[in-house]
Amino acid sequence: MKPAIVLYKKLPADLRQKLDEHFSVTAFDELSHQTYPAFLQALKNAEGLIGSGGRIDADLLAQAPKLRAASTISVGYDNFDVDEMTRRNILLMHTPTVLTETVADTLMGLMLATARRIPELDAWIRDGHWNDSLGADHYGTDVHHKTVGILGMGRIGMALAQRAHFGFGMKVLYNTRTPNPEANQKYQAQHCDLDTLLAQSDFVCITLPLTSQTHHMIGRAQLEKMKKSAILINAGRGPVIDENALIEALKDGTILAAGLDVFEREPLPHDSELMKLKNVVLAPHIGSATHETRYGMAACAVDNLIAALNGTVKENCVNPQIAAKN
Ligand code: 8YV
Repeated sequence: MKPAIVLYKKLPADLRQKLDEHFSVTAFDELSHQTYPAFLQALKNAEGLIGSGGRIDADLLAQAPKLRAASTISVGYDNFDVDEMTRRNILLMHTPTVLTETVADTLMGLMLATARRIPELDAWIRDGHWNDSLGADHYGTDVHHKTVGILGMGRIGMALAQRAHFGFGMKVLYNTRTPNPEANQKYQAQHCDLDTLLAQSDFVCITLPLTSQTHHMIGRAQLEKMKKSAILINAGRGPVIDENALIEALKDGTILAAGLDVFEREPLPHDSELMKLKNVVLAPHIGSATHETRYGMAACAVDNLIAALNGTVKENCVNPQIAAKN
């Protein structure tokens, strides 16, 4: 008998077939109000779970008594109650590495789009303004040879530092709990405290996961420490920034602009003040959203689930102490 699993994301046909070869799959294209009751029902017998998004908390886990492994199609796992999973001996697998370069591209893209005001000027052309002259009030600000301050120097931070240092001749500052000697050596990156990073950076880029320590790490007080000419970029998780404080800072000129791929609430509510501001570039959580990378993440998550349920976990496990025990 193949182990029962629940899939809650639409997968490419070949990956779906691979899952079918190993497991008895109950599949949902996504989690929604419509699919949720059947999803809960299927969880009662499931040994494995694979998908992305959703809130996998203690209440939900209590309804999945046979669950042995969950495989998220994402690097971030702030939507899982990891402590409860570990207590219940449920492995949590994620997809680091495969999306690193793509997310670093997105960060670089947001820096360029925001600093050079590309979306705003795209709209200006479409609105028929190109007969007006392009004056200084449409100019952007340089990216090359400026200072980038990176919050978090994990895989994505490193890939951003590489682009910034070699591609754009930028000075790289970073703030992490412990210095990263590889970043210092390869990209001449300088480890510094948060206040120094905020005061000296032209671009502050967030690559951090959401944890109780990073929640609202950037609020009014931190925004006030930034240069008035600085640009804030976030492709980590929305709640790392206090969004109301950011909106105020963008309105009153505390900082110049922001490029945001992630938000406190997603999808971004229609009435969000952010929608009204010209000095913000918005992206709909597309950090890893390329055909190549999303396929790679799904393939990695499928392999992760197979390894977890076969007891052959070697990597990509958030709570490896369980794998060691089994
Ligand atoms: C995910 C992300 O793809 O991997 C992450 O943590 O934020 C994105 O790349 C997103 O959660 C949707 O799956």
